[in-house]
Amino acid sequence: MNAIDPNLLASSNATPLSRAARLRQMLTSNELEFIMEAHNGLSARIVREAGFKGIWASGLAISAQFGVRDNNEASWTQVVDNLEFMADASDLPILLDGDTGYGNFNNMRRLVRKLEQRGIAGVCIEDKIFPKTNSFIGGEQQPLADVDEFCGKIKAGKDSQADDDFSIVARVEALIAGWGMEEALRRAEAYHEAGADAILIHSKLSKADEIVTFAREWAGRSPLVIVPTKYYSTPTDVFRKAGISLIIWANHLIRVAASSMQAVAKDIYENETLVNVEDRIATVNEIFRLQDADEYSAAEKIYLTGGQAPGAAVVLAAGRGKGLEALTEDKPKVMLPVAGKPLLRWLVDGFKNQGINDITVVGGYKAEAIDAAGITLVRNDRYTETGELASLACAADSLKTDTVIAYGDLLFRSYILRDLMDTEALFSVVVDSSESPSNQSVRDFAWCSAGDDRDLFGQKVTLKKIADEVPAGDAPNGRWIGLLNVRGEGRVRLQKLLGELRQRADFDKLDLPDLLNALVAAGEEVEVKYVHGHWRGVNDLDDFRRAGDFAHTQTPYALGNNAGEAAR
Ligand code: SPV
Ligand code: MG
Repeated sequence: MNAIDPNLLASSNATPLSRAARLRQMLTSNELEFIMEAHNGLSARIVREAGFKGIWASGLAISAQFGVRDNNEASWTQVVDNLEFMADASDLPILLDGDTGYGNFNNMRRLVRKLEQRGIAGVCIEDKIFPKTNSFIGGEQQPLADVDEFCGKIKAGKDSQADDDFSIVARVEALIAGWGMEEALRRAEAYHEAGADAILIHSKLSKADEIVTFAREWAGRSPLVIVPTKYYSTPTDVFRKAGISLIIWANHLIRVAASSMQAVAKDIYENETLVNVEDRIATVNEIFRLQDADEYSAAEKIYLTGGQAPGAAVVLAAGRGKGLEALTEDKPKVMLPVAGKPLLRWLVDGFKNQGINDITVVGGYKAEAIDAAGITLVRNDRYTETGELASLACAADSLKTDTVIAYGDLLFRSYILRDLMDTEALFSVVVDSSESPSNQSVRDFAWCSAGDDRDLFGQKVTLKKIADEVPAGDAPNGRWIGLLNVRGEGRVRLQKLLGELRQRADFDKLDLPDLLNALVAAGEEVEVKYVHGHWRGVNDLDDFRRAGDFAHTQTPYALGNNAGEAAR
């Protein structure tokens, strides 16, 4: 957000000029310069993007955006806190409209120190009495400060600044208050003598005559600053010729914000729809851009996951569920309720608990019944004639990061996913060594480089093959539970292999185990993480019934009725 404009670099050594130095340059240059009102971080950013070289932190606008009056109703520390947001959102020099300095010389000293600490380039103080009123509200009745007292305040401010470039602008209210030109010049001279870096001569007339007269009489003794809010129709060249240094466009962003908000609020209220306004207001993406959301996403990749982009998951959920037809007339298997929530929700919550929020679910049968909250739903429209790999292919092209691929009908204890995600291998799978081929309805038996021997703890075991049939005398080492973790370079290799398999005539018949076998055949190492139970797949009615009991053991104790179950 704070990228430095190359034009602001000091030409000799390419160090950026400080904000204070840039404001001082604007005051002392021979050019007529302009600063624009801002009243919060967003408007400060907008001022910078419009091309302005500096910001007027207007007292009127800042109090207005807080919804209070320009009578020092917002405390000075609230103003300073607001300035911090503005300085963070824009690297432009900010000149604070410091009203009367919020008190006497002592308050002024503290103000200057606090402003410098927050990178504010200068402050303008006006010769009125605290608490002040905006000059355009009965200006002629407003008492002016004692000249000597005000000069003391200027001196105190100048003596407190740590950076020589910090500017103090003294604002002369004598014309507004109806004290006349002589008094205005007398005061300006006194403030100049007291050390003010510039004089702001204020006027509430609709013609610039008194400003031009003042400038002529002042004759360049110090930089002059003006606020042409009331004499706005005067051509800017008149000010240029009069030798003005800096013009403040003092309140136009708060005013346009107010009129736009009024119009849009009224329209939405009266018509009870957003349809009239949507195309006429900033998009949500534009707001994100102004907030620099992209920078956050980039930083997240560096800091939030130890250098890794946050992981993703693909869940295969296209099936109706064999043996579950009676329950799945109007929904896919993954939407069957288990202990109070759909099967898929258990899985999605499990992923989210491990920090995986980018979850793609591939639906097919009754995909419209899938609760898409917090997930990306894609469809395999050919689900009746295809297998799991065709479903995976619907999501595989968009994989951008480490990804866990899962069957949609899984329940598991959270450590299983956590440990799988902790593996460094490009490919890793979870195999349950407690599953034996005696159960006829199960599939996905796994043969591995070694069995689940506790003595092997810490040694790498790899997958040799997965099959549904178990040949006599060749006992498998367990059963693949339906979780595959793909990391780093593995993602690209998986996408490539999937592309090759797609060319096969029987691609539509292939399932996830065929992919695993193809990976092994292609020489990839698929690491095995053994578990001993602690998961459930839902393949038939029996599984479905048992899934409820299992899920209860995952339910937080606080959820009432299930507490007894969970404790068992
Ligand atoms: C402000 O912007 O708050 C000013 C300028 O003080 S004016 O409102 O014109 O007095
Ligand atoms: Mg003001």
